[in-house]
Amino acid sequence: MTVYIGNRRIELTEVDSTNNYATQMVSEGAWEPGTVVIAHAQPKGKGLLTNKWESEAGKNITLSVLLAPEFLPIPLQFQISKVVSLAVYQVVSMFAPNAAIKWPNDVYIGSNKVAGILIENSITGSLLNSSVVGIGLNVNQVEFRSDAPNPVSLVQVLGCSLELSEVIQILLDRFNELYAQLEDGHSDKIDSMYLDCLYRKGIWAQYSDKLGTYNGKILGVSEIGMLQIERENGTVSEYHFKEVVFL
Ligand code: BT5
Repeated sequence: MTVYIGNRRIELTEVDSTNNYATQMVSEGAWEPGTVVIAHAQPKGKGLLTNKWESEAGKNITLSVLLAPEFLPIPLQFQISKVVSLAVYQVVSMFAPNAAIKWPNDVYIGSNKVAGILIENSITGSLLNSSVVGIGLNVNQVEFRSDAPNPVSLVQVLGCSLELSEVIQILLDRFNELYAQLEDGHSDKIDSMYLDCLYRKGIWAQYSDKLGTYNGKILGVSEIGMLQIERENGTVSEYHFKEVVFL
């Protein structure tokens, strides 16, 4: 059954983290797929592992979408990441040139990070019964105060601020469209769109892994979400998150 993302919205003035709030809803069993939790202020925004997400109150998009992707085989859960990254990428591209999806969970403008995605899945038996998709998109924040190395916002590129509710609506519309394609079995289309937007794809650049630094070229991402990088000698290495560093 097709869910409409954003039919049900929970708008909060302040919450520690929209992902925590949504995950709590899942653990209490009180949730509907397609629900979106939106925060005006999110003082304890999370990234991967112990990373933090900076967002000035009222300036940016910080939201979590609750999904029940039971149709998706567990090994293919990276497809959700592709769909979300593409939705964010498409929104960013409307306002800024040089947008790209940086594997595995960022959207960039040039070499700066404009958005981060945090997906928390829960699995029962062999089913992906819930997915909390957290999206942080820098929109109207002009100054960043955390130790984030390369943040950028849409306003910094555009020179004028945007109406957050309008950007949220565009984002949810994009997400809906792409998620419906995934549900309808059009993974091939998602894969090729994703590949077209991948940061540094086909460009020789420096990487480092546990064996050292090397010159490599990103070829794509495997079915299970591993990054594929070709070396100058023609061999291809595949990486899970954290196994490779972009230099
Ligand atoms: C992410 O993690 O990029 C995922 C961020 C997801 C945030 C959303 S907001 C709604 C939902 N609720 C949550 O609590 N979280 C989600 P990661 O790849 O680990 O990157 C985090 C790193 O990005 C930090 O350690 C900083 O270096 C940097 N960073 C922090 N805030 C940033 C910002 N606003 N813009 C750009 N970079 C930032």
